[in-house]
Amino acid sequence: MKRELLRKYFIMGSQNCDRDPREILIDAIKSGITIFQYREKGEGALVGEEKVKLGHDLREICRRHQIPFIINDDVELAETLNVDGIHVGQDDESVDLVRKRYPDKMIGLSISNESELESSRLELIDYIGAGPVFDTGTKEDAKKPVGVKWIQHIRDQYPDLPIVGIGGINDTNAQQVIQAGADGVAIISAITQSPDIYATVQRL
Ligand code: TZP
Ligand code: MG
Repeated sequence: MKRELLRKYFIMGSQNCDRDPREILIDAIKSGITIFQYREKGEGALVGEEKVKLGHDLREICRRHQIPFIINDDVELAETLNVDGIHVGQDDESVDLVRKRYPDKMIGLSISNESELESSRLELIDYIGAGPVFDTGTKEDAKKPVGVKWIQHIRDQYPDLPIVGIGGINDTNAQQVIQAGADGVAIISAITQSPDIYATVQRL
């Protein structure tokens, strides 16, 4: 994948939004995000038909604005929505199976520690999601923050692998993540909760 695509990686689901997620996505796109992940997950998340319907709408918005659309975890919905990519965690569908099923889609994998790094099939994925870099209140079961050292460590070992940092990133600490070697920053609350999405994304 083109590493620049990871630069401003916006993630959300309806559970992260205090107003219509469609409006928030459009605001974020007009403000300069480079890629979007639909992550409908956690307390209050939509399920079933409602999840599909919102996914469909967000997918269409991304298509209209030529922003790549990534789905979190859901390999079935990946097919239904004809997504550009799939992001999986260590406890989700294995990257081997996802790659077999979708030879041409972008695949991202979350990696939080050395043992995950060593056991992961990096040759099958397009990018690593590394974190949580900082404390985050957004993911209920988030692991301990790994700091920008973790980004630096992966970058030292894999100079060519696209890396996006995630977890507690905002417009005041993003620079540290990039300086440590990440190609981009993945952000939920600093965008969904921003009183001025345009200003936030521009500062990023
Ligand atoms: N994975 C690791 S931390 C996290 C995810 C999905 C949540 C990031 O949310 P925020 O609000 O940008 O800290
Ligand atoms: Mg997952």
